[in-house]
Amino acid sequence: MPSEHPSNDPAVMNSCNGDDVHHPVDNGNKKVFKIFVGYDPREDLAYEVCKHSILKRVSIPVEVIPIKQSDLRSSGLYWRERGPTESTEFSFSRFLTPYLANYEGWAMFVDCDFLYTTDIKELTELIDDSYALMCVQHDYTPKESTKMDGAVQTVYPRKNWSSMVLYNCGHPKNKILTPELVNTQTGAFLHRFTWLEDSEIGSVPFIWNFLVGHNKVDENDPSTQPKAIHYTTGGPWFEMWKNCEFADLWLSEMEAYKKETKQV
Ligand SMILES: [Mn+2]
Repeated sequence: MPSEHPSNDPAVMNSCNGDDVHHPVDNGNKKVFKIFVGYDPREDLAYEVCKHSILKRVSIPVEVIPIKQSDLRSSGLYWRERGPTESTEFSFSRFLTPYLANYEGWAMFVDCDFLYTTDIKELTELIDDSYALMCVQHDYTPKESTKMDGAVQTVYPRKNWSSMVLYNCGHPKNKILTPELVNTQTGAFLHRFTWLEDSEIGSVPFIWNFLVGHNKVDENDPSTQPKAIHYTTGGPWFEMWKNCEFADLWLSEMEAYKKETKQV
């Protein structure tokens, strides 16, 4: 086990096979960039393929750590009851990222339904210490505008912003994100980053959280090519999405992952 993997979480260690090749020996920077990935038992393969896509391309030392609700519950960091609006097990636990990084340095949170096509070093080069966090600031309103019986249409301000976040874990404003707060605050408060001023939220290009079915590639504009594909409505690991846009890229990454872990 390489020393870059200080985690003693057995779940992490078990899934670290072969990671050592991803830590170049000539890299003088010993600081490890922590990447917390939202984990859901129903999407284990998505997690593994996401992790594989990061590690295969990365040229800086990173540690990929799954955020598993069962582990958090047994260590007393997560106790809230699951609400009807939580589509994954990491809907709320994602906001423990600064806490889990000991409120030190920068760390990333990302959903498991992402596929990286690019060295994540490029993303870390966008980091600006003047912000408390940085993310893709998607601006879209729900397509469905049907109002039933005059009911007020639900809008989702900052929808999908929290699915990939670079956290400035040492920023004083993020100290508020304690287990107590994460276990008691509303989804709206957390997902809209209500604890921050707008000016404390930095922006990164949308290609780092490219929403399948929403964002579009312009073949004449290389800056629209996705660097991180987000299968936000469901990816090829689900039967009904096996032919979705960019399914081929995910499936070949899965083949590579299975070959390397000798599952084929
Ligand atoms: Mn997602």
